[in-house]
Amino acid sequence: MIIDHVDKTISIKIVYFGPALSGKTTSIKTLFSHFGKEEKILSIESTVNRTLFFDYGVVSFQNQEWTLKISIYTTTGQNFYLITRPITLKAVDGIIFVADSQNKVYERNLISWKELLSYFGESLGDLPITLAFNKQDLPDKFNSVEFLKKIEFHQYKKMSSKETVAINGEGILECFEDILRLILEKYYRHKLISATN
Ligand SMILES: Nc1nc2c(ncn2[C@@H]2O[C@H](COP(=O)(O)OP(=O)(O)OP(=O)(O)O)[C@@H](O)[C@H]2O)c(=O)[nH]1
Ligand SMILES: [Mg+2]
Repeated sequence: MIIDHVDKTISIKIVYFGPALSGKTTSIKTLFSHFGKEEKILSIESTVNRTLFFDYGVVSFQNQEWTLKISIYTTTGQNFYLITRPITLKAVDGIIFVADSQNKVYERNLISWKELLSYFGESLGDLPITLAFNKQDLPDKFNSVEFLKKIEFHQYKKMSSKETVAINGEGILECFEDILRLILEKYYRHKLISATN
């Protein structure tokens, strides 16, 4: 997070992370189309629409005094490009973990979660994270509560979860609002602490 008191701008970074083909790119596209900015996403893709490096876009919100500038990225789910994932995650303020809720790929979600854990270690417990259990429109889904128990969600202080259908936008905006709330809560708390010191 960068707070520029001269320009009155707060810049934050959000990353969509998750296993291959879980719906990260679809989620960011749906989000940007909600803001009427779909053409503003930069996607670095292969010829078969798989993310090579990342998707990237910026949305800004403004009140009378401050501008909130949000940079949003997706990581690639392809292991061939694994090296790009920790780079994309640098200086992240909040993660939307897009899980693929199909039973047959349950393990893939766990592996992806463990990878995320390997990048952050214990500090992941303090990072704002929203879990998006995507592809809720499909049959044969696993139980999201079971997954949350499996990753020991109670260890994460700033975590929320939602069920999503990225292809029709269900839950996508709610996830985005969740992660913003979790990120800005943190900022507000820090402000309070610094003000009393
Ligand atoms: N049925 C269904 N399909 C979805 C949903 N979200 C995404 N998909 C489909 O899943 C496939 C992969 O979606 P992407 O958004 O490209 O997934 P990704 O996570 O960005 O994939 P990589 O970047 O290659 O890791 C596409 O065919 C999407 O149309 C959903 O909610 N329901
Ligand atoms: Mg993608």
